[in-house]
Amino acid sequence: MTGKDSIYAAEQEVKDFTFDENVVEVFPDMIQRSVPGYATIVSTMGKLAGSFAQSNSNLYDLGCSLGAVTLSMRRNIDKENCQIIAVDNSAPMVERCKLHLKGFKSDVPVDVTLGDINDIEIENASVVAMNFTLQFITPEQRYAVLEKIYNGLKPGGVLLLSEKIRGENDQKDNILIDLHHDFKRHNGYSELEISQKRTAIENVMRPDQLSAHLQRLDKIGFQQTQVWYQCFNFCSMIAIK
Ligand code: GEK
Repeated sequence: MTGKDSIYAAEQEVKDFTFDENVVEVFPDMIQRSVPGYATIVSTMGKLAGSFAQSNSNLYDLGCSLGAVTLSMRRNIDKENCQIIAVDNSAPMVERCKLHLKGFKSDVPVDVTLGDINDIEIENASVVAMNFTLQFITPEQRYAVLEKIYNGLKPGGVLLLSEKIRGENDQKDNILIDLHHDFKRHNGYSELEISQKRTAIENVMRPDQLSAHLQRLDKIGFQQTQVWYQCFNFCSMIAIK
């Protein structure tokens, strides 16, 4: 069972955020109350995966956490001989993800792997999903990770990329941050929780500007990139090889 996120409810000496047992325990509540449109994003990623999945190919869910996107993709795949490879580098997440997936039946095989996105191979892929994961890869490694994904995609294959983004200048960024904090307040987070979480995450998650994402995907060689969702500083894109 998972519970309510109260990790930063009490005043504390804030350490860098990690995806440990405590976070795993409350993760569904945390992400739902922190990311505007999370349920819509996950279900749409499933639909897109269903449209772009190719027979005899792999679909990847990188930074799978508890497998929400894996489940959503699996529900929509109707092509033959597809398998999903779900990867996360948090051992407690992977353990809980495996348990969670066991609760649902499907003919599409899923391989849940403990691993670092920087080290894994991507091959014979028709769909690669990164739902709020690239932001946790160090900025210096992002190009290489995306280039590896591009090289592992089949022609016509897609990257489904959701990210928290930074506004294009400080003034625009502050507008987005204020709106996001309002969203969190509305979902029951206190000022203390919002501010302590912000401190915990700031060294761990360094968002790029949307323009930087689009330029990088273009430079790597993706033929088409379309933003299909944005609410405040949360954005989802599809990039087609
Ligand atoms: C969802 N996609 O529910 N290698 C592998 N995994 C990593 C790495 C890495 N280098 N860095 C971070 N992670 C999910 C939500 S959460 C987003 C994704 C968030 C993993 C990390 O352990 C965590 O499970 C996930 O990426 C990010 O749709 O919490 O904001």
